[in-house]
Amino acid sequence: MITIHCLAYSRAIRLIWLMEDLGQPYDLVRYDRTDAFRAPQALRDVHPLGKSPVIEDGDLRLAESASCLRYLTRKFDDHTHTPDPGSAAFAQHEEMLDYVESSFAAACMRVLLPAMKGEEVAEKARDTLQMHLGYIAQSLPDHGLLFGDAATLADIQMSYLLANLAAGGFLAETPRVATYWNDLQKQPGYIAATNVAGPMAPDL
Ligand SMILES: N[C@@H](CCC(=O)N[C@@H](CS)C(=O)NCC(=O)O)C(=O)O
Repeated sequence: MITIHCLAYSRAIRLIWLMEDLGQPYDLVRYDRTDAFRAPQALRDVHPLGKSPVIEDGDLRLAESASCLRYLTRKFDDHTHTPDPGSAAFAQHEEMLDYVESSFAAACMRVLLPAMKGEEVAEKARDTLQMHLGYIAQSLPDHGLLFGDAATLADIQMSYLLANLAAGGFLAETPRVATYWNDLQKQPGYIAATNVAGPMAPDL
């Protein structure tokens, strides 16, 4: 049985979304945020980085949500959350899946962290975010999600950051990304995951 260590308002909801889509059972260990909105010490006892998500599968402990998503699709022999292997779309999907945490997340945090503290968001940070949102808009087809109508791993990965940007009002200038975020919220896995874990983003 897979165990998901899930901090409130955290990226762990991505893994819950996937497990709900796959219809696989899992154990959920929940952690509240500290007053400073950080992870509690208990998560550091689970993994040296003290971040969420972490999953356990027997003796294996795995952090990094993209690695966890890939691990779970392989473990359960799922082919419904990735384009056909060998296709150009498969390579593009891999790029998007990695892009979210490797590049996009840092740009999001530069606007979200000050917004959460009620501080002013630097103009440079807003510009960088717009550049990334423009890239995402350009990567989306005219309608639907990144690779069709059903959520792929890249869509699931994207959802958490878009939820937080939407909560902070940062999607207003990129209507295509705002529509994408609306469509993500209609996905059955999103609905199931938020029913289990609560909203992806706190009110800002
Ligand atoms: N790149 C990691 C990021 C993990 C991460 O930063 N998790 C946040 C929650 S979304 C966290 O645990 N923050 C609490 C803290 O740093 O104290 C991933 O994709 O899993």
